[in-house]
Amino acid sequence: MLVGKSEDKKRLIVLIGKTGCGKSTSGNTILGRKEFKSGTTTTSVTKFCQKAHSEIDGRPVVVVDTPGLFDNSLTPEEVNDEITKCISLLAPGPHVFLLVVEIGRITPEEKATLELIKKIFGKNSEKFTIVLFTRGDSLEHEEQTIEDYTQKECDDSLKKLISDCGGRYHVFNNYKKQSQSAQNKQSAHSQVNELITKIDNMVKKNGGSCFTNRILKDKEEEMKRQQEKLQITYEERIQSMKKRMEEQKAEIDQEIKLRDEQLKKLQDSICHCCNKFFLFFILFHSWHTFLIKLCVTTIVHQHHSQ
Ligand SMILES: Nc1nc2c(ncn2[C@@H]2O[C@H](COP(=O)(O)OP(=O)(O)O)[C@@H](O)[C@H]2O)c(=O)[nH]1
Ligand SMILES: [Mg+2]
Repeated sequence: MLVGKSEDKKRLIVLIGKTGCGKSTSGNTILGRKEFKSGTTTTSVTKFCQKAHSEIDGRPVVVVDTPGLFDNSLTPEEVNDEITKCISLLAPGPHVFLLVVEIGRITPEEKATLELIKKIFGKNSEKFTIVLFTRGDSLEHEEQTIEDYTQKECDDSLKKLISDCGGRYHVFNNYKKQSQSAQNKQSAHSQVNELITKIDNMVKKNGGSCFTNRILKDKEEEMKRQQEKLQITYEERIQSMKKRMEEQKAEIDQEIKLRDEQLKKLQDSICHCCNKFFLFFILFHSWHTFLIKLCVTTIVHQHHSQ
């Protein structure tokens, strides 16, 4: 059993294989729920990489389902886009590539898949690969074990594929979980637990780390660079906004100062006018009083002289 932090116990699993081999259904078996679309119709065919999280007996697992990257279900551009997306979903690196193969239906393309995985993900990727057979129910029907199948039944190219993957393989009966019987539910759970144990043993053999190669590292670094670039752009924008706001504030302050000065001038001129008017009024009043007095004196004088 693995001990340590939850991050150490976490398993990042990628499903790779041709369209219709059972990747999405196997992903759902691992997750313990129907997350990825599966089926035989064209509408159910996965066109994009998808990521989903779950827990197996309290352990976090992340599953990445991929479309048929190595068959003709996608255009070369779509394959390119999806591989780029897949790599970004896998950061910092998967613990295992599950090379999904249907029991009894190995095709020449599938034989070349491991080579393609190596070409895309790098030389060491086969050290992180487990062959996952689907349609284990057909073996049960034939009362055959997976060991019988891999040692006696399958052809040399499949034997070579398994040996290139360090002899690691596992079988899923993805239809087990659909049955309601308690015994089937238990054995559906145990086939997932057995796979996790095989993954753990492989991880241990690989020095306890996940798969990281130049491509994944380059992608990670590129994403980091983009993030830094974005941060710099945002900081620059914030700084220029701050500067613009400060300039606007200075303009407003200047405007207020100007208005204050104008107001003061207006008040001064009003006061000045008032003073003038008051002086004029006093002069006028004094002059007016003087004239009246003069008139009265003149009239009184005339009256006395008569
Ligand atoms: N009998 C049987 N059918 C399976 C098993 N796993 C998947 N299938 C079927 O295979 C078909 C294709 O599966 P799917 O997961 O969509 O394949 P993908 O294209 O690789 O994602 C579906 O009809 C599944 O129900 C299995 O273990 N047993
Ligand atoms: Mg699919």
